[in-house]
Amino acid sequence: MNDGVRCTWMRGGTSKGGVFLADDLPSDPAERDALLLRIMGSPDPNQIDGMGGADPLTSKVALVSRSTRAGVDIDYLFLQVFVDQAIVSDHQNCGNMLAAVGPFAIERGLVAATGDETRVTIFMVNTEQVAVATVQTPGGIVSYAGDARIDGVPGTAAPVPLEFRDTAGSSCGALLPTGNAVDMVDGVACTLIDNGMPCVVMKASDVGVTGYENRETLDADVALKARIEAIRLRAGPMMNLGDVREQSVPKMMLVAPPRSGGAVTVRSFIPHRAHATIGVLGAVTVATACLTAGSPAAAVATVPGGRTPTLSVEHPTGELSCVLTLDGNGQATSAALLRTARKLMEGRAFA
Ligand code: NQM
Repeated sequence: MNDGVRCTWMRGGTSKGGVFLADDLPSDPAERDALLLRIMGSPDPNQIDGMGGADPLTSKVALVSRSTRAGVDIDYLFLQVFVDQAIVSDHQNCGNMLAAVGPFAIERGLVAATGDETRVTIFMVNTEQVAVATVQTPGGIVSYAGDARIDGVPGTAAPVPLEFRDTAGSSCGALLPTGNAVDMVDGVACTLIDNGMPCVVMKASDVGVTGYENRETLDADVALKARIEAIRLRAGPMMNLGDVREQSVPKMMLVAPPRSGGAVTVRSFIPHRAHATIGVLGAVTVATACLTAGSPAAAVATVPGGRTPTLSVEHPTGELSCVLTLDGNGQATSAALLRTARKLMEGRAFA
């Protein structure tokens, strides 16, 4: 790999990372992960010798390939490159980087543009589920420019609406892996839930914070982080995830009543750093928890009625609106939300 490996650096939603053709990386996972650690500059809290941005949100990799599955355009494998540990994890999905892979696949010739908009059907390898991204392709060319605005990203860009179907139990095997709306974990009432992202949802007030703190305040709260990590390590096996010490799931979600007209306020830990906004599938999962009768989230949430409610999930720097579609029993069967993406750099990364 002395001559580097071809990649595109992209922002997807409120995340950033390297997008590669899967075929351009070693097929052996150990060799591939060693290469990605070098490219990102991990393990090092500053990632000074690599491309990573010293933050889990900017130390991400998407591997893209043409799909052989019927009705699917591309396969997307997400890899979280840990910042300060030599770990590359495929145990979680990322709905933010997902927004980048559709445009990438069209630009790299894996998917043909179909007019002014191109729907790209994506198999998310991590959770074996399908999402559809709609990419702006005026005149058959990907456009990143537009008027869509998402909180956590300055300015505007072309919209990339995402649709998810049947995400329940993506990694845990069931929406509520313990079968309960509430479990007491380390003395705290939690909902252990997975609608696309394994999450532990609890009231912020039950762990001694308001839920309205900013990211910096939460990240500086060593006692809070230790408390949350103790809950996480206990919750992992209860969620069928096993020992989660070296995994980036479950995500820890502290909820409080909304303050800006939304459905709920969330501060999320992913899992050791507070999130600047909230993950896409993390937001879908929290929104689903708000609909779960008797749960801590339902107790603080203001949930709109109807069969396709929009739940605005308030986070440290704004909100993320999830449009859920419910079945006759009030269970969420699909989710849709808006992201944007931008191509930042194309070239070769050296290990
Ligand atoms: O939940 C961060 C992010 C994510 C994941 C994380 C994500 C999702 O904001 O789908 O997008 O939870 O580690 O990129």
